[in-house]
Amino acid sequence: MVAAAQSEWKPTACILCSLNCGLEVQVEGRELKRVRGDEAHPSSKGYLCQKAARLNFYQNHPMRLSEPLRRNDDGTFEPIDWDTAIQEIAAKLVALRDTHGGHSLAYYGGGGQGNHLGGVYSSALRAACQTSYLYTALAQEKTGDFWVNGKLFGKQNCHVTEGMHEADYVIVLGTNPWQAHGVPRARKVLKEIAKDPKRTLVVIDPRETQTAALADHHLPVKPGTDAYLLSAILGTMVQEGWVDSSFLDGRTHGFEEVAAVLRDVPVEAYAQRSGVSLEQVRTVAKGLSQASSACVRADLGIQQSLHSTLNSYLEKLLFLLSGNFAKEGGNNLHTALVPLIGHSKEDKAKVTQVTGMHEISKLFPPNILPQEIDTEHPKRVRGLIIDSVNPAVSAADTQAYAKALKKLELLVVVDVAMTDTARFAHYVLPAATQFEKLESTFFNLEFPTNYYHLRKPVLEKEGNTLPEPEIYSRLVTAMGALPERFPVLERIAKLDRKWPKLRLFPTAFAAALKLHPEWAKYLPVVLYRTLGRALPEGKEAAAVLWGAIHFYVRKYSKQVQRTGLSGSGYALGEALFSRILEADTAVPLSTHTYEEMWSLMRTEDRKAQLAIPELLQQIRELSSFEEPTSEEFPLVLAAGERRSYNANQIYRVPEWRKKDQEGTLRIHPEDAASYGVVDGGAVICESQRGAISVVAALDDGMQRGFVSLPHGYGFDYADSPTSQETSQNGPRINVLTSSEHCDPLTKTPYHKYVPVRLRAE
Ligand SMILES: Nc1nc2c(c(=O)[nH]1)N[C@H]1C(S)=C(S)[C@@H](COP(=O)(O)OP(=O)(O)OC[C@H]3O[C@@H](n4cnc5c(=O)[nH]c(N)nc54)[C@H](O)[C@@H]3O)O[C@H]1N2
Ligand SMILES: Nc1nc2c(c(=O)[nH]1)N[C@H]1C(S)=C(S)[C@@H](COP(=O)(O)OP(=O)(O)OC[C@H]3O[C@@H](n4cnc5c(=O)[nH]c(N)nc54)[C@H](O)[C@@H]3O)O[C@H]1N2
Ligand code: SF4
Ligand SMILES: [Mo]
Repeated sequence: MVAAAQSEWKPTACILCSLNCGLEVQVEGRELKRVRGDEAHPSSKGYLCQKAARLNFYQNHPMRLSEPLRRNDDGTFEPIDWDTAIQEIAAKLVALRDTHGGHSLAYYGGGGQGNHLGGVYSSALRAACQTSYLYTALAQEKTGDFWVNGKLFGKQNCHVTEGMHEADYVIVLGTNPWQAHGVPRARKVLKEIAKDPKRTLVVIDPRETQTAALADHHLPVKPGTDAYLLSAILGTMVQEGWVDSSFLDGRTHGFEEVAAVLRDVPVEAYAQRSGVSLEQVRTVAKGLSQASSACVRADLGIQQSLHSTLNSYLEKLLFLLSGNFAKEGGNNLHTALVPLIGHSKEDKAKVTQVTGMHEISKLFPPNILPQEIDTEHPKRVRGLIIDSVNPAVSAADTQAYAKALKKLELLVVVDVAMTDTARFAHYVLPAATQFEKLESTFFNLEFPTNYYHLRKPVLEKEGNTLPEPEIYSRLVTAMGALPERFPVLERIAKLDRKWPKLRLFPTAFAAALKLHPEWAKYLPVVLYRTLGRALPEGKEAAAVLWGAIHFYVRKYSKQVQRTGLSGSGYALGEALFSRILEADTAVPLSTHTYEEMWSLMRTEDRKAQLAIPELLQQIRELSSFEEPTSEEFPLVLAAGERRSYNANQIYRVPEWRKKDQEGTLRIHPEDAASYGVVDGGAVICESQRGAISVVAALDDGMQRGFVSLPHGYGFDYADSPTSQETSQNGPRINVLTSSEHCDPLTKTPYHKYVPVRLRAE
């Protein structure tokens, strides 16, 4: 017998959070037997957290889909072949589009934490459906941030990264990187900062998290009051003159308008309202302004809470007013090989037919989707394609989603597993897992060097599954948008791979598009069906990257050359394409200087536009705002904490968790006592929207009046994809959340601020 330890280590990546750490796995049969960090990965450098070791629970479990399914009228599913599935779905999409218009169709998803390659191909499907309705998980957390970026930096896709690894002063705001990561090698970096007496870690969080425990200053903000706290810090900076005037004069506009508002902030009263001492406010204001380099890392604690969009603005003013932008250890813009988001011009933004919601960064918020479906409005959404998301559990307002999904005339779910959402589907299409196909993430958010990892499959495809690029290409073709084959282009692509110097393919491709301008909308599929067929077996889906890479190289040739590639123009693009295609692990895309960061700005004069009148007005109005708790619902629930053993909806079976099977409700011991709740005891947690039964865990790191439940629980599991008997895996928290309790501009749900009451069971 061959000893297991001798089997080969294959490079891949973790798919559980946006970091996509480089991995090496040992495969035995169809099992991911051993997992270790890939030391050669330039960004994660061998780092792993405890979740990645369990990836076999994603790859192999009883809910894994292996063939297309069609739902019968009685709710059971029957297997069908791919041709039938594709033909029937395509016919129904065309019928809905032609009868009711493209706005009757919507698309939700297109990539979770690690699988964005297939999502690019879905743009061709949306084009064939004639819909611009792209709903994504990003639009239930980050569109406030993107909208603010658009105002400050000129485009909503000017995204900011943080130099936590180099900064002397780090502000961690409404996030717990110890668990949630969000920055490479988070735990290691946090420990390094904590250990170094010359570096300072500030954590703003109502709870004493593992990150807060490492902090030099933990500011225990009251839930939902960050806008007061941040205004107080910024107010102090302006009132004391602790701002970087030369940066503000040289690199920004509008400081005077911002300062005029911040000068009026009643610092002491706002500090008090946020539960943070005036002394701490002043310490941070001064520390930030005096630090040689500082950055802010923020996430859901401010983005999914009261004043969400305003919080994102105030957060960015911290690094802008202190001049910590475009420098090492500061916050910086970064490049993107394939941008996950776009820019929606305000005057030209698409709006939905029923609720009139406008797109931000070309995305629509999942929060409004049930209303767009569950209505008699003639222009409602009637057909929905869902890929790599599980909104029946993960979106706000589970009840509204269930009702809306049932009303759809066509629901198609593309997933690797039978999900809660897929149970509502008319068709369930089984995708190959991220270890069975060419895949990549577009969460490439680093500066000054940005990296990209094209992962090669480490396992054969399961059963009758297909990768998404193939699924979308077949659907688009079956809808009649494109011919089946492109024989001439395909042949030229093959010749081109043999003699790349002749540049046959780009010339022929450009000519074909001139002849068939209607193909431009379906570019990913055309590339896949032509260049894709000329690429090595298993790498067909990289075809779409070829275009993206040439585009990238045209914009950043100097910075691409800096990563050690020679040549220029087309040859440089081909060199980068080959590097990506051949590499086992992540490779550098480009290296900027800090001064060159300004070239990534999209304002006309490349200066930051500090004044956002709508949000300055909101700062003025803060004093008259009332937090929405009441005697009836006196506690604030953070619905969706990241813990050691949750990972979005990606692991479906409970066995993957080594602890916290119940997904307990954290509560301060004194609050527990006052509700008659004991450690390990059952409790009913009730909001205005719904109630669930949970298990309490006493935790004196919680503030009084604040309770917390985990994200990534509450889905159904069973012993086969089609089994009707299911069990539920922990608290289904979105039974408690309401889609109306949200940011007015972006519709981002206030998940971290859900008023609830408790009752011991
Ligand atoms: N283990 C694990 N890691 C994950 C994920 C996962 O499911 N599991 N999911 C990934 C995804 S999709 C995302 S978006 C990120 C999210 O990453 P995070 O945003 O870090 O995750 P959360 O735990 O939801 O919230 C962060 C913190 O906000 C705090 N908080 C709550 N209310 C407030 C408030 O009013 N003000 C402030 N300042 N803080 C508040 C909470 O106490 C918590 O510590 O995590 C990613 N990483
Ligand atoms: N109350 C509350 N709700 C929340 C949050 C919260 O904090 N509180 N957090 C929110 C946040 S920030 C996020 S990002 C969302 C996340 O929740 P969702 O948007 O639902 O996304 P994931 O949980 O990442 O869903 C991943 C899905 O993709 C499938 N999948 C995995 N690999 C593949 C593949 O290769 N192909 C295909 N087609 N499918 C695949 C998995 O089986 C799973 O069904 O949840 C949100 N919901
Ligand atoms: S930090 Fe994220 S990507 Fe890295 S191992 Fe943990 S879950 Fe996976
Ligand atoms: Mo997220």
